[in-house]
Amino acid sequence: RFLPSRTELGLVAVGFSGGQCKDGVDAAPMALIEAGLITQLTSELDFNVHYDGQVHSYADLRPEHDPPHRGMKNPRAVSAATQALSAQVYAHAKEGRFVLTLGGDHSIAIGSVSGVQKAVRERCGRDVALVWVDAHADINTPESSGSGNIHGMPVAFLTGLAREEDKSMFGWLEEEGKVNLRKIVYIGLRDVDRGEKKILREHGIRAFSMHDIDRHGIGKVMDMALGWIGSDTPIHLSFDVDALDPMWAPSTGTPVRGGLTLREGDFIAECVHETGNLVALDLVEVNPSLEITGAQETVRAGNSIIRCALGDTLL
Ligand code: EXY
Ligand code: MN
Ligand code: MN
Ligand code: MN
Repeated sequence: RFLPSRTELGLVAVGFSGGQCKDGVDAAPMALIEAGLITQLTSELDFNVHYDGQVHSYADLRPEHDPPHRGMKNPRAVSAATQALSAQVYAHAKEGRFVLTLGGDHSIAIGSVSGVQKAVRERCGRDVALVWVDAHADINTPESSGSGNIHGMPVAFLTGLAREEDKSMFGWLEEEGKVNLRKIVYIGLRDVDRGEKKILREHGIRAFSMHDIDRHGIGKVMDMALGWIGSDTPIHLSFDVDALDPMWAPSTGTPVRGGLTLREGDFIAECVHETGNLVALDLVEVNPSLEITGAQETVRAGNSIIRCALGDTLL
């Protein structure tokens, strides 16, 4: 059985924004860290944090010429950045560390999830379950996407629904880094494109929308979501801050009203922590430059979710 270390934590700060079109999301890792994240991890939660002290933008990997391909914007830049991130995350996970990845836009999950999946397979031969907390499904293929923004596509690449042969455009993604469609659970959906709904339906992907949360309450939804995954399965939690209602997290690139309260977001993270099976966490899409007044609140919400996922409890 693969269990993440309760003391050793690998932190990767990713200042990358090429999966979408708004500047500023690359400043999130520094904002989260400046708001006290590492101190909280070390002094309050007793983690030994392995951090190279850098915010990676992977700018040196960005090709000069990166025209759209199959409608995708910045495909080579996103591919190169996520390939490098995948290797960094893999190196931490292989050491048995819990891996915390700070985005950046959500395209970076192509790197973080594949790196964790590969290490978990090597360590215990199991598939990770992917809990995707988001207003959006991020499962567009290049062809179904209306925007061409790759942050709306990571789940399609991670599951193999979208494929590319070209190594410089996600062809580097190997089978051992991919995620089983039956092991994905969405929570918080409320802005899903037509083409994405078709994909979710056709593949029977487990998804809990805001409607489900309104109907059953977040407690029941978490029971169902974690029941679907089953115990004894390593979990990667990919948390997009836009899952929260803009009232709590206004500084994000694609806010959608009618979202989770701050407490519901923290509760999701606490429940996933309680399984004892959480091996990795992404916190993405905080964009401190979008809202002057809301920026600090959004950063605080992000750090709160991270602490809850790592076992910060009141009692
Ligand atoms: N579904 C839309 C698209 O593909 O462009 C919006 C995606 C927003 C993605 C944000 C990160 O979660
Ligand atoms: Mn997302
Ligand atoms: Mn989103
Ligand atoms: Mn939409």
